Amino acid sequence: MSIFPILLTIGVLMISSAQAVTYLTSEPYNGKKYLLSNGLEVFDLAKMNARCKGSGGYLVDIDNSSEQNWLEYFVSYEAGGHVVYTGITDEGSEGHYYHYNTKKPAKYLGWKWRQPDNWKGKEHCVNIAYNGLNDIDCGRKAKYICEVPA
Ligand SMILES: *[C@@H]1O[C@H](CO)[C@@H](O)[C@H](O)[C@H]1NC(C)=O
Ligand SMILES: [Ca+2]
Ligand SMILES: [Ca+2]
Repeated sequence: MSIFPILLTIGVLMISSAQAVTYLTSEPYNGKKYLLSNGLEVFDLAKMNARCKGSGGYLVDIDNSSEQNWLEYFVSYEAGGHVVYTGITDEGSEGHYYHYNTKKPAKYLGWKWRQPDNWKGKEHCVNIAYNGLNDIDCGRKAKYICEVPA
């Protein structure tokens, strides 16, 4: 067997990993599913939200403390400690957090201790971890969560 088929396979894998995002789907919670992106890539909010729309949802919004607790549980078990973006941002309106998909003010913000701090004036995305929300810069290699109504 020549080496050529092996090289071809690697090439195809590289192309598909650059283009397709795959997701880990949560169990339903309050009639919704949450999709956690696999892999780590730099996406802007528009691109992440567009990808979520392609999956029938939108970049995750947080309505109340029970939804946030559920999401904290999901990322703490499944995100491997990586940064996970939500759909909440203060881009263009420092300190006024809104949901990227609807542009409406954030409904619930369960911040980590001493957050948000808008570190170096550059933190306008909001990530979620096991212990709450943090503002973080938007250009990180990260995962994100889509929320998909049933
Ligand atoms: C919290 O928000 C979820 C998702 O929108 C909703 O289904 C649920 O009823 C709310 N829970 C409480 C306690 O308000
Ligand atoms: Ca900010
Ligand atoms: Ca911060």
